[in-house]
Amino acid sequence: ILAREIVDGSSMQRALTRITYEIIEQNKGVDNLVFVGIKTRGVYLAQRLAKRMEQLEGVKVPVGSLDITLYRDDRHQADHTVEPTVTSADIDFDINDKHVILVDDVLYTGRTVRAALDALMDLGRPKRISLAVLVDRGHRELPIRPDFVGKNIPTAVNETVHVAVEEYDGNEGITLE
Ligand code: 3GP
Ligand code: 5GP
Ligand code: MG
Repeated sequence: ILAREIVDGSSMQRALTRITYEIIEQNKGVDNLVFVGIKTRGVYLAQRLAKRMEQLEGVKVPVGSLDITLYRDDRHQADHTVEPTVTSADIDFDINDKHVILVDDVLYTGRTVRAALDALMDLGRPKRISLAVLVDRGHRELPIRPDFVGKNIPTAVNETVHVAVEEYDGNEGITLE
């Protein structure tokens, strides 16, 4: 199987920095913002955005996480009879009236995000929920679109996008396999 690097570590960093600026601009500052990352790598990306935001604005934006298990090994198959479900939430702050930025590494069918939205609604009543993803690989099966995108990477259904983050993978970059 061939894997080719499509985005290197520094381009990935720049994309995250750009998204941080876009969020601040769209939100007209950092008031009421909170991040919720989708495990695993979405959480590290959310922490990155929060860190960059603190450097830029001097404000610590809280970061929580959702653990969403997926339809096992049939990930790329059309069998979505088993929907992704939220197995745990680690959000130790109030999301009522907040602007929640949901963060994931790759957006594909949109079913994981839908499950995340359900979980957030159960936790409170956010003023607004936005979606930030590092990679949009297409193939949506639900009317879900990202508000902030690092890279649009058109893919075939049988391809896999690998996102590596330093904190978890020991290296950084996006490859297509
Ligand atoms: P992540 O938890 O950091 O997102 O699902 C476990 C890992 O498998 C994911 O890591 C993701 O990187 C990788 N992966 C690659 N392709 C897929 C896919 O189509 N679906 C899911 N759920 N994960 C995928
Ligand atoms: P969904 O199909 O629900 O949009 O995506 C399911 C989950 O799998 C999400 O957390 C998403 O980040 C991840 N995912 C889907 N396709 C890929 C992929 O090609 N690469 C990686 N790294 N993650 C993927
Ligand atoms: Mg993911």
